Amino acid sequence: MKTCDPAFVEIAGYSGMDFVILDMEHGPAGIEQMQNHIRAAQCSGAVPIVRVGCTEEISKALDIGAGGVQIPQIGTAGEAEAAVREAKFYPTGSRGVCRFVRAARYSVTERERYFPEANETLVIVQLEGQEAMENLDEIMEVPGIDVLFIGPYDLSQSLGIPGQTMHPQVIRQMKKIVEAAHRKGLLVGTFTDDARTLKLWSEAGVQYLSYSVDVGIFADACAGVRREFDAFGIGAS
Ligand code: 3PY
Ligand code: MG
Repeated sequence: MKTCDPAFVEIAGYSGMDFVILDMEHGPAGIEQMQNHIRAAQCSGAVPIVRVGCTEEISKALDIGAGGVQIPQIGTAGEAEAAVREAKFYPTGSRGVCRFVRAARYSVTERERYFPEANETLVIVQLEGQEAMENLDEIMEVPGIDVLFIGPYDLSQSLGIPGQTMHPQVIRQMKKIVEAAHRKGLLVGTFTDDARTLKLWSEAGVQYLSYSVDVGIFADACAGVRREFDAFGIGAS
């Protein structure tokens, strides 16, 4: 989701999406807006995942109630460890401790309950470059990672073919990650922007499947409406 209006997040939830990725890496919404996005996801039944712009945003996103965080551009086991450390309280990590936050219902949740429960939120690391490909085995050994998320766009760029997400070289590397994750019993995810690609990765056993972007879906819908007008000869130039 790149919108700043929580209505679109709600629509995704009411339409039956399991989760929404609230994008702070490429979207314009800031942490203040994220709170309302998270509320909108929760009231419409979708799990709110925040894609952070940097590691420092991890604990902030979790404090405001994200069900998980997605961290871009992880290239080494050290970077993956740092992300887990930032996302988890003791004993797994060293997330800054505060229970006067939305995630702890502003201190209404008992402290004995809050901290163990908070450690159940998801950590999703994005593998999307050649460095990650080289360090794949070590990254997969890092405890506390819930999902390995492949970023096909950045991966394609790292192969010198930016945007060619269906290029055989990109597909080969993505399959390598999917197979390695399966062997290790880890969940794997990716981004798709059409139904054909969604089917491809679903059949390859990718479990955390994201599809397009709010604004992209709206752009597709507008193009569809435009085509319908054309079919009826309305507004033909
Ligand atoms: C990528 O394809 O690089 C992504 O980050 C998708 O979300
Ligand atoms: Mg990316």
